[in-house]
Amino acid sequence: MTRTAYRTCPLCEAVCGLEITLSGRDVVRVRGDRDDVFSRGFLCPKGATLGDLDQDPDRLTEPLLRRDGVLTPVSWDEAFAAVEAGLSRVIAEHGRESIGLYFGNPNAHTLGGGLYLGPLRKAIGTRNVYSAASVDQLPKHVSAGLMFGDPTAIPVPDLDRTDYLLMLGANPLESNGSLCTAPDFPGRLKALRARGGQLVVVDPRRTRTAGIADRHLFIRPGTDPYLLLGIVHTLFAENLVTDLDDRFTGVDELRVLAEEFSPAAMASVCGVPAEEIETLARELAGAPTAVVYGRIGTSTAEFGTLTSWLVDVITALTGNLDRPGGGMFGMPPHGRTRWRKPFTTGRWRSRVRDLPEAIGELPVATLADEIRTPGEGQVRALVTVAGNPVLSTPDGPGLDAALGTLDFMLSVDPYLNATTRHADVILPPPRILEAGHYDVALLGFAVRRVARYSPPVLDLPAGRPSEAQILAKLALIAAGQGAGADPELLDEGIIGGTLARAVADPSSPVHGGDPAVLAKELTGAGGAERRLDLMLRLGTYGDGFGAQPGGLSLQRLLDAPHGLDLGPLEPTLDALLATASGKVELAPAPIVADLSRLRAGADVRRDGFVLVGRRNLRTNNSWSHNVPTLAGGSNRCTLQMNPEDASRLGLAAGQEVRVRSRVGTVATVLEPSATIMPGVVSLPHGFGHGLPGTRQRVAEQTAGVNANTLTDPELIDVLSGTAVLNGIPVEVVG
Ligand SMILES: Nc1nc2c(c(=O)[nH]1)N[C@H]1C(S)=C(S)[C@@H](COP(=O)(O)OP(=O)(O)OC[C@H]3O[C@@H](n4cnc5c(=O)[nH]c(N)nc54)[C@H](O)[C@@H]3O)O[C@H]1N2
Ligand SMILES: Nc1nc2c(c(=O)[nH]1)N[C@H]1C(S)=C(S)[C@@H](COP(=O)(O)OP(=O)(O)OC[C@H]3O[C@@H](n4cnc5c(=O)[nH]c(N)nc54)[C@H](O)[C@@H]3O)O[C@H]1N2
Ligand code: SF4
Ligand SMILES: [Mo]
Repeated sequence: MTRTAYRTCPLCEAVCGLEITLSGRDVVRVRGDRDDVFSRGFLCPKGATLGDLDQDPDRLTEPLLRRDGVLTPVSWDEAFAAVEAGLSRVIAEHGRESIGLYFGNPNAHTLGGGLYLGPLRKAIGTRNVYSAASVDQLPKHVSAGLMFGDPTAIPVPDLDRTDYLLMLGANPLESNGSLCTAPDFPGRLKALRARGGQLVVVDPRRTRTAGIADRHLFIRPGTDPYLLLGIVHTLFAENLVTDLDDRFTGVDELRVLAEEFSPAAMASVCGVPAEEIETLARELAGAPTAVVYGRIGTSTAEFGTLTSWLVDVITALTGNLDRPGGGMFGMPPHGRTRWRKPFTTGRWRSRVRDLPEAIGELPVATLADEIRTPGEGQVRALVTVAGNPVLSTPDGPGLDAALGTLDFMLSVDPYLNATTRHADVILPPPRILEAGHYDVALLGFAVRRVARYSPPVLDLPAGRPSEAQILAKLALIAAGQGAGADPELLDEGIIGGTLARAVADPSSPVHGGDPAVLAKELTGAGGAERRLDLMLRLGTYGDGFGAQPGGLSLQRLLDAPHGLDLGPLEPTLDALLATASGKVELAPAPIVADLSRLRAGADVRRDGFVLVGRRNLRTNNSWSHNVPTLAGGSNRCTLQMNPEDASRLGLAAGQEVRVRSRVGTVATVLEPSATIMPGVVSLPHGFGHGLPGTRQRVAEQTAGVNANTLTDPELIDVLSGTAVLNGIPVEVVG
C-alpha cells in the first residue's frame, strides 16, 4: 500500500511543491505537484531525490557526545544535560560574550530556523553572532536598510510581468534563484522572452542562464559597480531619468556623483564596451517595464553593498521601483514587521579587527580571529545550527584549526562533516519528512503572494524531538531553565507576549481582546504550529481572530495542501518605508562615502587570474554530495579555465594544477572551457569532503577540494563585512 503526501521542497529558494509517494515510512517516488498553485509541477533533480537525502544512511539518528575524545551515541536526556553543563561552564568562566553562534543556510528552509533562532540568540545573550549571510546576501540587507530603512525590504524582480531583465552575477538555471523565490525560474525567463521581453545576463562565465538570454556580456569579476555607474551616468547624461515623486530623495546628488563615471572610463575597468553600457541604459529606460537583478556574484564581491545599491538605484531611476513589471516588494502572509528604528550598521564592532555589526551580526570572515585571539571577550564556545563554515567561509582550513581549540562546541546538524567533527555534542534534527514546513524566510521574496503550509509527512518517532523542540530546549537551557524544561514553555511565552502587544495596539484587529482567550483559539499540533497560526491570523491576510472573515489561519492552509495563490505582487512601498526621512534614500551617506574605495579600485592593475565560483544544478552548497545520484557527471570539482589561457600556460585538459592565493593552495584537475572569459578561473565551493572523523561515505568518493582554502578572510566588502568569494587573485601552475 502506498500513500501520497504533499510537501514544500526545503532544498532551495524556489520552494517547489512536491508530490511524495510513500510505502510505510519509505519514499518511493517524488514528483513535482502539478496542482501546486505556485510551482505547477516543476521540480529539479535535487527535489526528485529528496527521498534519498532524507533516508541517507549517513544521517545521524541519535545525539553524539564526545567521551574521551570520541563522539559516542547517547540519549537525548544525556545530550541536553551535557549541553547544559558545557554552556554553563563556559558562561561561568568567561561570560556569555564568549559564546559564538553560527547559523547556516538551511535555517532559511526550516520551521526551527525560522521561529527559534531569534529566541535562542536572545537567551544566549551574546553579540558574537555570525551567519551564512556574511558569505551571501548581507550587502543587499545593508543597501536596503540604508535606502528603505528596512533591511528586509529587498526589491524582487517581478519576473512574470517585466519586459526587460538585466541580471548580474546570478545563474538561476543552476541555482533556481535566490532573493527571488520563483519555482521554475527557467520557465519564467523563457516566458519573459516569449512575450517579447528581453533578458540580458552579465557574468564572467557564459552560463546556462546566459545561454537562454538575448545577450550575454562578459564582465571582469568584481567590477559590476563600474558597469552600473556607467549606466547611471548615461541615464542622466541622456535625460532618461524618470521624474520621481516626492517619496524619493537624492536624485540630484546622484546626478552629480555619476558625472565622473562615464561609460568610456568604466569600460576600461569592467571590460564591457562603452557602447554596450549606453545601450543597456537606453534599453532599461525605454522598456515599458524593466528591472535590474543582481545576486551572489555581485554580492560576495569587493563592492557588494555598492553594487546592491546601484541595482535598486537603476530600477528606481527608470521609474520601475514598486510597480508591476519592475522591482516589487514581497508581502509574506505571516506579516512583515515594520522596522521602527532607523537602520544603521556598526552598533557594535568585532573585538579583533574592529569590523562593524550589520543586521545584528558580525562578519564570519573574522570568526577564526575571535576564536584564536586571547583576551577579554574571546570566543571560547561555539554553537552551530545548520552550518558548515569550514567548507563555506573564507580560509576554511584556518577556521577548521581554530575550532579544534574551543572549550566547548555544540552543533545542531544531521551530518558528521568538516565542521561538526569538532563538536562536543551533536544534536541531529529528525528526518526532513518528520518536520512541518512553512517558508518564514522566503515568502517575503516570492514573485507572487502565496501561502502554503506542509504538515509533517511522517510522525516523529517516540522520544525524538523536532528541530523546533531542540532549538527551543537550547534557548531554555541558555536562559537557565535547565535541561529538563518543557520546550512548549518557550512557545507559550512568545505567544503570550505577542498577544499582549497586539491587544494593546489600536491598529490590531484584536485590540482590546483578552490574550488568554485568544491563545486558546490557536490551533496546531505543537508550539511551532500554534505560533505559526498566530502569525498568520495577525498577518497581512489574516483572519484577525474572526475580525476578517475568510482571512488566513493555519487551518485554512491545512485545508489547501497545494497552497493558496493570493495574486501578483502589489505596490507596497508606502507601507514599509522606514527611513528617518520617510523617503527612499537614493544616495545614502555611508554608501556615497564608499565610492572613494571604488575610485581607488579602478586604478588597481588586474593581471594574473581571478577566481570565481560556480554552482551546479545537482549541488546544494556543501551538503548534498552524499546522495549518489547527485554526485559525479557534470557536477565535478574542476578548475575551469579559458582554453586560450590553458594553451598559453601549456596546460592540458585533465591534468592536475595547483591554484595558489595569498592564503592557501589547492591541487585540482583542469577543465578548459570556452564558457569562461580569459583571465578568470572557476572552482565550485562546497567540496573538500572526507576529512578525518567525518561520515559522508558517498561524498568522500568525490571529495574535491575546499574552494575556501583560497578565499581570503582579509578581503571583505567593507560596508557589510561580507566576504569576497568572487574575484580572488590567484596563480595557476601545472
Ligand atoms: N567560495 C564560496 N563559498 C561560498 C559560496 C560561494 O559561492 N563560493 N556560497 C556561500 C553561500 S551563498 C552560502 S548560503 C554559504 C552556506 O554556508 P553554510 O550554511 O555554512 O553551509 P552549507 O553547506 O549550506 O551547510 C549546511 C549545513 O546544514 C546542515 N543541514 C542540512 N539540513 C539541515 C536541517 O534541516 N537542520 C539542521 N540543523 N542542519 C541541516 C548540513 O548538514 C550542513 O552541515 O556558503 C557560502 N560559501
Ligand atoms: N544547484 C544549486 N542551487 C543552489 C545552491 C547550490 O549550491 N546549488 N545554493 C543556493 C544558495 S545558498 C544561493 S545563495 C543561491 C545563489 O544563486 P545564484 O546567485 O544564482 O548563484 P550562482 O549559480 O553561484 O551564480 C552566480 C554567478 O555569478 C557569476 N559571477 C562570479 N563573479 C562575478 C562578478 O564579479 N560579476 C558578475 N556579474 N558575475 C559574477 C558566477 O560566474 C555565477 O555564474 O543558489 C542557491 N541554489
Ligand atoms: S528547484 Fe529547489 S525547491 Fe524546486 S525541487 Fe529543486 S531544490 Fe527543490
Ligand atoms: Mo546562499
